[in-house]
Amino acid sequence: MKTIACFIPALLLCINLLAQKPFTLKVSGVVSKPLQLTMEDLNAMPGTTALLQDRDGKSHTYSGVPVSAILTKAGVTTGKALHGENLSKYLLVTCADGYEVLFSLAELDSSFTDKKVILAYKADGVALPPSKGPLRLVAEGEKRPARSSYQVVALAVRSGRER
Ligand SMILES: Nc1nc2c(c(=O)[nH]1)N[C@H]1C(S)=C(S)[C@@H](COP(=O)(O)O)O[C@H]1N2
Ligand SMILES: [Mo]
Repeated sequence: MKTIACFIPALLLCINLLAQKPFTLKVSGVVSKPLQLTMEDLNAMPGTTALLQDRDGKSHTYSGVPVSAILTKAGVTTGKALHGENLSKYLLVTCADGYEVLFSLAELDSSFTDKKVILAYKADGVALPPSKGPLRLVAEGEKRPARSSYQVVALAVRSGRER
């Protein structure tokens, strides 16, 4: 009887672990190729770094992938194709806690700016803790880290045109 009493919770734990889907980042909206990227997908992309000062003014080096590279993978207009009505498109970043921030596409494009905006999976060489990760957006050079959203779960491209 005792064995069964131990066995059942262990079995339930196994079922629960198997049912947990691995983390994916959803990329959707006005994109030609909607994506569900796993951490392996992101790790396989060329990496880069960006600096971010925390609330206490301490600088940290984040590693990850440029947001623009993810948008390119999703078929979003970048570079020379980013003109005309595409300039009224924006990226809405959604986090696990419901926090949302937005960037215009031009703000993320290396043909418009040298500013680094990356989706980071490591800070100072260490994987982000669950409270901040697995992915944190890092917008380098901003005076406040308020747009550097943590626990990012989705990126959606939308049109700001009202007509
Ligand atoms: N998901 C999420 N990201 C967020 C926030 C939040 O409430 N939720 N707060 C922002 C604000 S206002 C600040 S100042 C920074 C704080 O980052 P730090 O803890 O690395 O200093 O996180 C930003 N990212
Ligand atoms: Mo803040």
